[in-house]
Amino acid sequence: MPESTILHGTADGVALLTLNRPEKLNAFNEAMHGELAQALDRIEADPRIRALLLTGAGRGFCAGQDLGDRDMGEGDGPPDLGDTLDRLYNPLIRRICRLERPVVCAVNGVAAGAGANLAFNCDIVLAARSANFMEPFCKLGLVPDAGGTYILPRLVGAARARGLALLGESISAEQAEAWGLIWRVVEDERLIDEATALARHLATQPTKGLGLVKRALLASWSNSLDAQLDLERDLQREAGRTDDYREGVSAFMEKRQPTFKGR
Ligand code: LHQ
Repeated sequence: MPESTILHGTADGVALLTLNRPEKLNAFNEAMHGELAQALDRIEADPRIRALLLTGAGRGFCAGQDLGDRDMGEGDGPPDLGDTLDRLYNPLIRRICRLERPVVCAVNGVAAGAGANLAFNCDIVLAARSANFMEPFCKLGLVPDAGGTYILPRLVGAARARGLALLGESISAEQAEAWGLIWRVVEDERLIDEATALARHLATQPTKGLGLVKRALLASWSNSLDAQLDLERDLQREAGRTDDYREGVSAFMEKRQPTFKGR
């Protein structure tokens, strides 16, 4: 049997997904997309999972699309890359952004192309000090995909987004942190422990509330102030009816640590 392209484990309310094609720097092929989608199905269906941690096996995080894959234009006639996005990348990015559980990304090495944009669409991104990021699409005559043209200008502003997308140069993890592309740089040997601790912490928090926070922040990219204020009202109404809100207030008043159930 071929080795799994996605390793999936669960502990302490955290699902750990590891991209597992290390000999190709975890570049995406059809099989990896399929196994990742199946893993996300299981995570979405399991309320005991209250955070997701995504990382890569070996020395890279993800080198984007596997350029050796048959759909990349090796066959007869030009490939339909739009179809690849429609079927594989766009659903993946939508699912990560809309998953109502926090998604931590531990970028253990190079993140290129769709691999970089997958990371940038996660909620909290830690990167090993030796990791680097690049948007090499322009060197292939392509457009940044996997949400790249959406998230880059929003994270770093127009000037830096243009530089990243039009030059395709590699930037260090430290530069990515300084520009606000990621949350924090971590020493290489500490990366997985720190990312796991962070994901475990998040898995003890008010999961329903964190999901509503994600929803509100995502909507804010395209909402007017009025629409966003209305949305905050609606989501706060929902948040105020959760068990975890009641527990958070009780714990505060009783000067004790809260125990959140994620509901
Ligand atoms: C790879 C890859 C790779 C195959 C490393 N594919 N083998 C595109 C089109 C259609 C629709 C969907 O969306 C997309 C999205 C995209 O993501 S387009 C962008 C695709 N990615 C790239 O252009 C990055 C290509 N990779 C590289 O430039 C380098 O590998 C980087 C800079 C990431 C790392 O360089 P090194 O550390 O020097 O490693 P390496 O190049 O020696 O790679 C190690 C192996 O991994 C090597 O295989 P080999 O058999 O020679 O040891 C590479 O061929 C393989 N590999 N990326 N994307």
